[in-house]
This record gives sequence, structure tokens and C-alpha cells, in this order.
Amino acid sequence: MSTQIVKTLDSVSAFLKRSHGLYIDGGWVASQAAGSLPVYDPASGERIATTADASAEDVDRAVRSAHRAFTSGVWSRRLPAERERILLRYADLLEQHGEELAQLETLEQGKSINIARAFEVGSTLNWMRYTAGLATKISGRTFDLSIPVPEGARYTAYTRKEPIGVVAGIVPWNFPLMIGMWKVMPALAAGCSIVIKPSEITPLTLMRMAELATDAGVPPGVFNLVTGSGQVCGQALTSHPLVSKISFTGSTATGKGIARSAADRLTRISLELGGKNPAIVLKDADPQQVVEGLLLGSFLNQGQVCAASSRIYIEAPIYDSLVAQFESAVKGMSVGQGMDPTTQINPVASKAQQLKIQGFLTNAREHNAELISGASGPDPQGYYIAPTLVLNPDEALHLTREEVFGPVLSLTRVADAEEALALANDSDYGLTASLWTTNLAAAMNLTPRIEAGTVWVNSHTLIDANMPFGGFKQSGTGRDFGVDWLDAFTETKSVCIRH
Ligand code: TXE
Repeated sequence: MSTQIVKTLDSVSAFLKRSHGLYIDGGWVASQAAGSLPVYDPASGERIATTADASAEDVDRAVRSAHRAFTSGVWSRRLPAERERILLRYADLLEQHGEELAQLETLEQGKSINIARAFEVGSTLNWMRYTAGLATKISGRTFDLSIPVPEGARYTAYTRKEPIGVVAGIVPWNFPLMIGMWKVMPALAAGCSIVIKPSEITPLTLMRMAELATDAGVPPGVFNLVTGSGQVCGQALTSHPLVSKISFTGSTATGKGIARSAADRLTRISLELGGKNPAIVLKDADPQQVVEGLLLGSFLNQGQVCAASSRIYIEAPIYDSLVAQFESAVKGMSVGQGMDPTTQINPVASKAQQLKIQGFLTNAREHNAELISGASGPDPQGYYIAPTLVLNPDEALHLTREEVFGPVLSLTRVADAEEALALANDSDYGLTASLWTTNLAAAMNLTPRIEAGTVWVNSHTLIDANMPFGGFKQSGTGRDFGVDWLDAFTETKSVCIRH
């Protein structure tokens, strides 16, 4: 065994061995359901933990607890500065337990320990502190009104932003800790209570974060967590009548189903769904910047990133030379387990995801697509996919239009920027895109014509707490991050005063 492999902390081993329940009212409780769900290490396929498989009754208990906490005012009517201070303390606790949480994430999700430390822990800290600060910035506006009756009366109105109530947070498995905190933090900063459901594939880090919330001073019931399947636990949570808002990140198909059921009660929803994100490379682009930036943008977290670049359109004069550089980079990538910090490509998160990606590649081979692959994984039981380039895929290939969510990147030769733009926009998705050029006029002309919620120029996938993020078209509704983030977790109340 390589000496490079990070030694698992005793606290991580102890956490994995625990008998896990549901986090309700500030502590662990047993599920009323008999079943359980395994958690596997994607590097070996071995079971590393067992979690509860919550029933609809369990979910009802969690939502009622959150609702009681909300209506009691113990959090929702607390001074904003007190909420801010507790949430900042919560971030400090993540920092103190950073290595433990990074290791748990690598073990349940498969990603590199470097990425777990830098993103799941490091970036999440930035988001947590940014969002904690929003608790003290919630504000409305004042208005003079022109209502003419009764004669002589005057009216002044103002708006209040009030916490929306109980939030249901549904979290996927690609960045479980970070995306989980993208739901917990704005909900708590706004004064809401939350019931969060991690993915059944990767529940562990959020379970630990539930305990740390209590340690930070978040009152019992304000942050409840249920583990279970999407079909039972997720469905019961998103359709619960006491849930006022659903914040969902996941597949477009599941998101549409949740939107349909939310329509019955007009439950507020934010949906952050999939992407099939294009990159347009013009002939004047800096080749080194392109290759480095798009390797990161495409292969980070094995391509399991909703914002990942997955189809690259390159102007003909530089196509061959860029393909050669991508090929040599992909063939040189080291593949191995996430706990080995020297590896660049790690297993994907689940057997199901591995099979799904393999299906896309089989379909491409059946259509005689030109594929270039790097090394495969060391352990046949692990969920490895070799990093792969697909050259000039045609419409017959499923991967041309569908989200692969794996280390698979297509490179297509185009005649000019207009052809690239037409192909880039020819998608049901519209989450992110990037444009690579040193020509300022071209950048300014093209960015408004790209149909995507985020457009990067000369970078891709780099997000920030202060920059709104969300999708055009079927990539979702609503925006996360930025100074207006809490709007989605509040209702606006107009107060009209006659005087
Ligand atoms: O997602 P699901 P899956 C894409 C990616 C991936 C594909 C399938 O292409 O290959 O989706 O992944 C919960 N009511 N993304 O099947 O089903 C589920 O338990 C309520 C992109 O894992 O959307 C989990 O917690 N909840 C994405 C969460 O939804 C339900 C990240 C996501 O699972 C539910 C992940 C239901 N009926 C996958 N059914 C991104 N945007 O980053 C499932 N869930």
C-alpha cells in the first residue's frame, strides 16, 4: 500500500462505527422504520457505515419539530446579531473539525482529500461566514403612498422581510457538505427552521454538521436531519403541508417532479438542476490558460459538478494543437483513491453513477466515436472511470446532449464563433458556460448572447459566495448566493400605516 495514503483519524473511524439515527429536536433519535441504508466507500465498494431509512412518520416528526421551533420564535424572533454570532461560531466549529469532515467526505463520496479539504471545508467556511453576515443585513423599503381616501388621510408603507417558515433542504451527493450548507445557512440566517435530507449515498458529513449546529448554539428543532431514500423520505418531506419552502439540488427529472407536487400547495421552490455546460474557445485564446482552466473545469470531482464544462467548441485553427495538449494531459493523469493526495482522478460517487457513465461510453463506442482515455482505476471493486475525451461527437450519441456527470469531455471543431455560439445554445440546459479569448470586443459581444446563468471569460467552474448562481432554461429556477440570497427564504410583507 502506498505510504501517501492519509491515515484515518480515530474520530472518523468512531463516527463511522456508530449506530446512526435521525437528528430531531437537538439530538439523535431512532427511526421508527425497520430498514437501514448502507454507505459505501467508492474506492473499494466496501460498506463503511449504516444509516437510518426514514419513513414518512419519521419525516412528519422532524417537520413538526421544526415547525414548533419556528412558531415558538426561539430562533425566528431572535436578535439578528445573535443569529449571526451563533452561525459564525458554527463556521468556527467546522474549521476546528475540518480534517475530520474532509476525511468523512472522501470516504463516503470518493473525492480527493485535497478537494475535500479545499472545497468541502475551505470554501464552505467562506460561504458560512458570508451567509452568517446576511442575518444582520435583512432589510425592506419605505414608501409614501398616494391613496386619496378618506380626505386628509396620509399613508406611509414599508416592507418587512420575514422568515418563510420551515424549509425542506434536499441535497445531492456530489458536494454533500458544501451544498448542504448552501441550504442550511441561508435558511438559518433568515430565521427559518430547516429539515435537511442528505443524499442516501453521502449522508455522513451533514449528520456530523447537525451535531455541530447544536454545539454552536442553534436551538433544538431549528435544524433537523432525516436520512432516507428519495422516494419515501424525500417525497414525504417535500410534500409535507407544514413545509413552506423547498430548496432542492439534484437531477432535472427529480426537480421537475418536486415542482409538480409543490404546485398543489404553491410551496415556494428553488431548483438547482443539471447542466450540459459549453466552453467556446476562440482562435486568439491563450492555449495554456485554456488547457489548465478546462481540465479543472471538466475533471474537478470527476466531472460530478453541475457547473462543469462538458462540451468544448474550438475554432478550427487551434483545434488540433489543443486536442494534442488535452490528450497528453488526460493520458498523464494519475488515477486512484481519494485518500491518496497524489492522485488526480478518483472514483465516482456510486456504483449507479459508474454504470450510468459507462453506459454513455458504450453508446459512444457503438457509434464509432473517437475516444481517448487515460488510466483506469487500481481496484476493480472501486467505482473508477478513466478520464476520457470524445472527439467531435455527433447527435447520435447520448452524451452529446445529456448530462454525463463524469470525467468525460467532448471536443468539437467549429468554423467560427457563430457556429460555436449556435451549438452552445442548442441545449435544454442553461446553467453555466465559458468563453476563452484575448479579444475584449469578442468577449463583450458574445457573453450577452450565451444562454446560461453564469458565463466565465477565461475561467470555468469558479464560484463565489458573492456571485449569484443558478440556471436558465431547464437548469433550474431561482438564484443562490449574493446579497439577495435570503430573499428566497423570506416573504415580503407590506405594512401600510394611516396617520
Ligand atoms: O439525483 P436525484 P441522482 C444529476 C447527475 C446524476 C443524475 C442522477 O446527472 O447522474 O442527476 O443522480 C433526492 N422527492 N445530478 O439520481 O434523484 C435524493 O434522495 C424528494 C446533478 O442521485 O435528483 C437526493 O437526496 N427528493 C446534481 C437528491 O434528491 C428526492 C447533483 C438528488 O437525487 C426524490 C446530483 C423525490 N421524489 C445529481 N427523489 C446537480 N445539480 O449538481 C430523489 N430525491
